[in-house]
Amino acid sequence: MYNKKLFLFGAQVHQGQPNDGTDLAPQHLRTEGLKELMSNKFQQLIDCGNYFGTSPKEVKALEQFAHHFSQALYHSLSGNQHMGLVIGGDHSCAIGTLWGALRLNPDMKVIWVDAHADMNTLESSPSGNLHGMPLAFFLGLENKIFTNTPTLHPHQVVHIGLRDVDNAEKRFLKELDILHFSANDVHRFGINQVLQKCQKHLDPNHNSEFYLSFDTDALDPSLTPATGTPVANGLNIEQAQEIMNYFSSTGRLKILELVEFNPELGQTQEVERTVNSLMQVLSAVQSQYPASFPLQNPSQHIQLSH
Ligand SMILES: [Mn+2]
Repeated sequence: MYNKKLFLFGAQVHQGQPNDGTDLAPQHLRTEGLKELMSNKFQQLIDCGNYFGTSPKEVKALEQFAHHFSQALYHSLSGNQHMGLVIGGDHSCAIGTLWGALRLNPDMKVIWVDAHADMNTLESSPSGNLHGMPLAFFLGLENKIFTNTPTLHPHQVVHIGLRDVDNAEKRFLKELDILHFSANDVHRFGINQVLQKCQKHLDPNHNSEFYLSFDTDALDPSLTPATGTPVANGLNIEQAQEIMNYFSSTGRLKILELVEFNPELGQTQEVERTVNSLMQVLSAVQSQYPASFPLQNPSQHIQLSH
């Protein structure tokens, strides 16, 4: 069995929403055994450290972060079959992650697992919080800030788990013809049927690469209370595990991102419960190369260290 290497990145972004604390998530999860959990699966885990913007101005800080972070992802992951794991941060870190993903592969397919659609514009957003907008900057909906972003075609993205979508976002989903499934769709039709539809849409020739962005609030708040914008009736652990397993077992999951865990929200027990749920979800990630990967000389790829 030939396992990939995993490159771990902390994306210490909190400027996309009003709560402090999302920037502490990467270190909190490291302390709670994230690296042990993942290094048991992968050939090797390389911790690339934490990334953040230093400007006191929110947009400027996110710009600094996105610029450096997309380059770091590109340099670590280009030209190889290995995988990146990004730990946010609030979801505005995806401005950097998506930028990096599209540098790696302009045809990268994006699976957005979230209670929210995260495609508001500066004008349409009821809150004005940037963590609810990352997709808008790449889909051509918003170009007043974060200019020069690469283009994401609407057919490159699917949403799973939606249940709190603003009116403008409903219109964008319809007008751009983006395939999307609510949490209710998942409960009603079953996660496997949803995943098969996503696969048919994103990966008809079985050769696509994937960037899976998983928002903690996709899960039910009873499982992950320590998050900034919880919404009732979310996904359960098994459904989330099935999503992880499904895309990673293709061998073509290039970047997995986990965002919006905030260890400063809620009581100790609620934070512990959230960590526990997220670790269970991550435990379903598969680390093998794709079946068709040409391993002419396996010793070049495999370190038999353990
Ligand atoms: Mn989100």
